[in-house]
Amino acid sequence: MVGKRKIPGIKNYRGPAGGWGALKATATAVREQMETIKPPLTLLRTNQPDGFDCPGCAWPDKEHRSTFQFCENGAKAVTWEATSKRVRPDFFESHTVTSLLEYSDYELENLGRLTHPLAYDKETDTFRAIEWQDAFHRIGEILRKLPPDAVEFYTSGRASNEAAFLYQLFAREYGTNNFPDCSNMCHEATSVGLPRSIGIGKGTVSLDDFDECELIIAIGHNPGTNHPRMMGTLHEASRRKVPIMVFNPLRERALERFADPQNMIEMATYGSTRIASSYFQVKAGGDAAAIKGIMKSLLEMEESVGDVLDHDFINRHTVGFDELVDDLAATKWSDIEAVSGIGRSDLEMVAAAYAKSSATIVSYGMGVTQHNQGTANVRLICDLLMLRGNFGKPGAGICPLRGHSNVQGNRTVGITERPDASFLENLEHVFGFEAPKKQGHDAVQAMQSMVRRDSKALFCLGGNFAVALPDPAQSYQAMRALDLSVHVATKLNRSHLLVGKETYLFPCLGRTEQDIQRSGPQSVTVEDSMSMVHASAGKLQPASEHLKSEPAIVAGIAANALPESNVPWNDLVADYDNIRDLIEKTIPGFDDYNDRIRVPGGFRMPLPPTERKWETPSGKAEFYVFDGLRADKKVHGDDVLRLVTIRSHDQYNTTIYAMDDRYRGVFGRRDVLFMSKSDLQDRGLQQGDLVNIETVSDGEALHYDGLTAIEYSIAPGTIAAYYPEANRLVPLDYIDKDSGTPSYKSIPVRVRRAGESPA
Ligand SMILES: Nc1nc2c(c(=O)[nH]1)N[C@H]1C(S)=C(S)[C@@H](COP(=O)(O)OP(=O)(O)OC[C@H]3O[C@@H](n4cnc5c(=O)[nH]c(N)nc54)[C@H](O)[C@@H]3O)O[C@H]1N2
Ligand SMILES: Nc1nc2c(c(=O)[nH]1)N[C@H]1C(S)=C(S)[C@@H](COP(=O)(O)OP(=O)(O)OC[C@H]3O[C@@H](n4cnc5c(=O)[nH]c(N)nc54)[C@H](O)[C@@H]3O)O[C@H]1N2
Ligand SMILES: [Mo]
Repeated sequence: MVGKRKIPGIKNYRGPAGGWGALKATATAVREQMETIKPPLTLLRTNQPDGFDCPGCAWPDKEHRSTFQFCENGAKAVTWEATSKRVRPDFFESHTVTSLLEYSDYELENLGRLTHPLAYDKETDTFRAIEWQDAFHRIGEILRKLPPDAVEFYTSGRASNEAAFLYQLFAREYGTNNFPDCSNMCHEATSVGLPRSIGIGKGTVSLDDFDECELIIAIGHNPGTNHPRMMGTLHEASRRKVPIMVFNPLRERALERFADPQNMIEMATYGSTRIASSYFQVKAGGDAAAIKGIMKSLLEMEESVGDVLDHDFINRHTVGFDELVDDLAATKWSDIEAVSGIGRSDLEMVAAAYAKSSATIVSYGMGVTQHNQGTANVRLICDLLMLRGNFGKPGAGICPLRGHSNVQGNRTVGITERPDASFLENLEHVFGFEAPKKQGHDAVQAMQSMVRRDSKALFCLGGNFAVALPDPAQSYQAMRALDLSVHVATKLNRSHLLVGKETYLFPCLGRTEQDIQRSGPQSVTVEDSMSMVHASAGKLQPASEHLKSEPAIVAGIAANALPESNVPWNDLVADYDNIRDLIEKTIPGFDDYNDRIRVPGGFRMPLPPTERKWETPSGKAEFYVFDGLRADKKVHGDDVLRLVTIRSHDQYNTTIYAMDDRYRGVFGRRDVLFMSKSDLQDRGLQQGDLVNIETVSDGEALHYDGLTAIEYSIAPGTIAAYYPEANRLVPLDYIDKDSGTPSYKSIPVRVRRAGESPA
């Protein structure tokens, strides 16, 4: 799929995704990270009834009952955590933080698991081992002097329900709703858009629905890399002859052809299965136009042939239909085609397939949400589904592909900067303190407040905050200006090294490891993309005897920061059942929590839309009107391209496992820019040329120089580069106004041959 001119590390990848290549890559991951005897056992316990939940992604398992579900990237996530490499205090003593900043992201994490609590020492510019209690005490002292709203409590979505609940309890008793979290950079458009349309910010389908659906429309996600276990589901659907219609500017191999490593025959014969029945290379940010086109065509079919819309559903369950019809009538096909980059006849074909299907699922990911109109995109998907009553019936619904393995659970248990009144009331009722009512900061706002120097302290329960956010030029400086930063982590990353006046780095247990507290071995709970809550218990020996669990670290700090607290922090941690009892008391849907997670497979959180109940202001599902196709007014000029930032196959967000991106034909490097043939030609470029990129914005100049252009099958007008390197091109304030999500996938840029000066 890449162009012909030979350049180092760039090859055409001709095979299907999955297959033997995936098995080989797994073996390599195991060999590089683990002692030979451990891996099969560890991997076998992934997503098993008595095992741990895969830290890779949030795709569910068939009730956690299946035998070992093979997943290459799940295996990488597990081996990366269960690695036998360690980074100990003697290493930190002999390496200054300044020198460590020269390491690549890959090299930093590849040092291995953190083993001791560490504190930054300014004198020597090194991290030094410290006693847990001394660190907790000192952090408590600093926090007591700060105004609560000057402290940011960041969460990355790997934290368990138990850890996340304690964390929000601590921060709220302390006095703030400042909960920036990874979800703010990810599915916030889902969390904001879905409640407005259908009354809850979660997907409505289950795995069973995939068994019964008649059509899948997959928009803006790359499951071969990011949700590999979904490939098994898509593979099955395709073999059932279910059409799978893909909208994606890039040709992603796994969405074209996949060989299922579970399928003996396919493996033995080097066979594979076609996944997408049709593939539409939509322009970046063109999905709103495409969806409007499909809906417009549907209405035209209703006029001409009739019996296309589900009038009963529309009449009984929705509001706003007439306004939608008026808007679609006023939307011109020429605009739809220009903005989406897809022809009318193609969109009509999708509409025809949709009209034929009596149960449709739309799945979507970051290609939909990380746009300045992300929330609108999500709501338009709901509109499309509502037109044919695809909520609350078997085989149908909306399927956001969540990011981190427990990002959805974190939200459920209170990690949100915008808590609703009833949640705060319950919290006050159960715990007897006055909860803060003022809305807190999301991720971008937290960083903006740090940039202004209004926020003085940052907690990070996991993650790599400064590297995941846009515009490192601003965010790195802001990190360094903090009075206090505290990181809870398994491995070293760049955010930890952006030290403030005082910085603490706490090593925690990972999912794969045994967690033993006063009452014995503990399990934690997580909620997957399909609202299933189940237990997860690690089995491995902890990476070091000095590790603490995330709940224990949070409780330890809370007990020191809040000496007057009525919450029995340490007793809660002695037995996680105690934490779950409090979650049950505070949050609806967790009845008999401790009993129900002891049943294999766990239980499903309430999802009113599946019963056609709508917790919206009108009590109905609400159609949304996207007023015209707002081409971004800020951007002018024919030479402006849209940059999307994407994940490679060997990466987990800011964690780089290795330097290959096998399915896209990139090996041993990440410094490439994917461009269409026509965009290359327009600039007199060819594959292999060095280029510079510059963001088109009114603000400070942002640029990224010295990338190698690759000719790739990508929608003209759209180009792609890897995250997080390309974050230097994303302005911090270039966000979706409704949800605050950074527009990581629609950055207006100009591309020039390196050395050429701006026109
Ligand atoms: N192995 C692995 N697994 C992961 C992760 C990881 O980094 N590695 N990350 C986890 C997290 S936190 C998340 S959020 C998910 C992310 O999972 P995905 O949502 O799959 O994430 P991305 O790779 O960012 O981008 C997805 C796709 O969107 C397409 N795209 C870009 N712009 C547009 C657009 O405007 N329209 C359309 N239709 N498509 C577009 C890209 O070409 C790409 O194929 O995966 C989770 N799982
Ligand atoms: N340009 C661009 N930027 C993006 C995106 C994009 O598509 N393009 N995607 C965005 C998205 S979707 C997301 S979710 C964010 C991700 O943002 P984050 O969630 O902040 O980043 P991660 O890279 O997932 O965090 C990795 C770190 O987590 C720590 N860690 C791993 N496991 C554990 C654990 O079990 N416990 C604890 N405490 N720590 C652990 C390790 O120290 C590791 O270094 O990035 C966002 N940024
Ligand atoms: Mo994410």
